[in-house]
Amino acid sequence: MTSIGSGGRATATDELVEALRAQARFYHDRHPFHTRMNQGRLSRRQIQGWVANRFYYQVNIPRKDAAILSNCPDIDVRRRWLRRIVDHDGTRSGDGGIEAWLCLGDAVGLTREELRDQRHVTPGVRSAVDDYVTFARTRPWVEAVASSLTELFAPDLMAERLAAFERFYPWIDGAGLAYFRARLEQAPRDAEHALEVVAEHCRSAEEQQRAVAALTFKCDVLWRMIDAIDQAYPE
Ligand code: AHQ
Repeated sequence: MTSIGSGGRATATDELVEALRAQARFYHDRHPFHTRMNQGRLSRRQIQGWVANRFYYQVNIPRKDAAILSNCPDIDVRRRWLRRIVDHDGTRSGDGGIEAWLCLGDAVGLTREELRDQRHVTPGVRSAVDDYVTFARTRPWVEAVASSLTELFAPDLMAERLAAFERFYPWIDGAGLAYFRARLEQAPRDAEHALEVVAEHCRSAEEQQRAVAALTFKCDVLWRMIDAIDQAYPE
């Protein structure tokens, strides 16, 4: 990857964005569990296991984003990054993405208590999610921003998943899918901001390589999670 100067800033940024987008080949949309989900081949128990385990990821996202805020010295970045926390926590009881995920739990037949008490969370999901939060707490804040860029690849998966749930899983009340509908708008907005921040702050070849490595790490986190769910809820 060329650093700034040889070929100019535009070229270096284009190459960085290209290298980041190339990580799509490692994204968890290609995992067999997601493929089976989107083909309507999952059982009720497998859907329930996935919802219960993903809840642990969802409740940790605001903590991950708060870790980035605590490490970030740039007020303009913090002002926009705050929105992510509000998207998940809401501003009052009954509001936000975590509440919407609890509604998804209701819709697939899980109690709010069994989601909140984490009884279904597998060790593999827990360790992958905890590694992601630790990454955000301990790595330079721009690398943690770069790790969120899996969201560049999320909208297509959300749209495919929504269509699959509506078509193949009629037993799931449509109200439970509100979370994914919200992500269709939030994910592109968040990814656009994160891409701007990474392009602005990763100028040297070494910084750009570390940003790509952060995104590769996050693809591994998501892959570890869905692997663990697939193993805990086999066909
Ligand atoms: O529901 C998801 C979510 O809130 C986030 C936040 C973001 C981040 O900061 O890392 N990533 C992310 C993702 C969510 N859903 C995943 C899915 O497949 O439903 C995708 C995941 C991502 O692409 O990182």
